[in-house]
Amino acid sequence: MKAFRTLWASAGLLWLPGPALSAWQLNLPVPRSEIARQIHDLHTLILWVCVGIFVVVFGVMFYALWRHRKAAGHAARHFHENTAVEVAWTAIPFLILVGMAWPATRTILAQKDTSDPDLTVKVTGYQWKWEYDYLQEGVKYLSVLATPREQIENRAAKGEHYLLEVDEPLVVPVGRKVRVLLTANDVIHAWWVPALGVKQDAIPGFIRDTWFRAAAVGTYRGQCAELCGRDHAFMPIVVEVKSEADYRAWLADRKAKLAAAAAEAGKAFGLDELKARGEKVYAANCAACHQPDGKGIPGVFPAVDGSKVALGPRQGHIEVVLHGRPGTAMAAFGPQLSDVDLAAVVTYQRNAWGNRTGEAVQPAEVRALRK
Ligand code: HEC
Ligand SMILES: [Cu+2]
Repeated sequence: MKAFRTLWASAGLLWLPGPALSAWQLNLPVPRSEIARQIHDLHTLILWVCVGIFVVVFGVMFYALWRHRKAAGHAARHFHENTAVEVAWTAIPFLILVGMAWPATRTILAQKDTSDPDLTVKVTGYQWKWEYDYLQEGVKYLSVLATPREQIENRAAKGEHYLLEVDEPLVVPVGRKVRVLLTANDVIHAWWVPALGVKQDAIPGFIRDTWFRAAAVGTYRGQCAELCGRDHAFMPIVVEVKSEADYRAWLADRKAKLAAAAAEAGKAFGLDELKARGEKVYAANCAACHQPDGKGIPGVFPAVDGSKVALGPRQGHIEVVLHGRPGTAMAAFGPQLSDVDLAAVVTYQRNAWGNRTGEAVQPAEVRALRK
């Protein structure tokens, strides 16, 4: 690192941003799954093949240039066609290519083999978050960026996992084959976790599958790897690999929370309670477009502060949020949020900023408008 820094400085490159230097890392991340290990090995193998070819080709070329130079009395020979040379320069590259394609194909086939999983998670990409649905367990939740806005807007120092942290990671047991079914709800996203050797596009209307088996307990980070709009860089992926026992405990806790949420959906809430909860739902799901101050972005995302919808009849307001506005960036939040969260966020929008309807929208009203 020190030697590198000196080299860098002598090359006059110190004007490059500091973090780029300190984060400098040559090579792929340390592999934490069998597939990632194979990818890593392939990368190394092919790199050395390239180095070998480079050395041999340039070695022969420079040697020939030097050895047969005019100054030493060499005259150019004129000839066409040389069967031996032509066979050699066809056969040798062919053998090298086959030698590289063989292990690469084996790894690609292994990557596609999603048979016999121990558990299956359906992953849906949204602008700009991920949804994890444990199909066999009935557990489903959203995973959104957890980096505070102050860090993004340079009002606070950047944290260690800047833009690579989420509120709810994907949790899986160590050593188990996890099949990931991928799709998207709006545009193409891609689910990419380098250390686990997974990278797969999530395409609306299609289900693609991939898999991984994490070799060690730990936290693995990745990102959406398909340009998916304004906040593409703000939908990271975090996979938390736990021991079997910890995973079971987590699952039980999750299910208990879901049961509590179902019980709560029948309750009537007070205005303040709904507003407080709605503020959080808004920050996590709506503020990226409609902005924390409710003013939106003129010409792109409408203001909710003072909007006719937010001040008009509550049914219309609930319906926009439940079903979205087809053909626009306003997605249907019905499939993503619970009745209580929807009631809370609608209540919040009707009572935040300059909006003062004083109305509390109850979960039962949301439920009634679901199709
Ligand atoms: C990806 C960007 C995006 C996100 C996230 C988003 N919206 Fe919207 N929203 C829009 C757009 C765009 C429109 C305007 C749609 C149109 O053209 O009719 C809209 C319209 C609305 C309207 C109607 C406003 C009016 O005056 O017409 C409401 C209410 C609303 N959104 C609420 C929400 C809530 C609540 C959330 C979070 C749960 C949310 N939105 C999240 C983009 C977004
Ligand atoms: Cu994306």
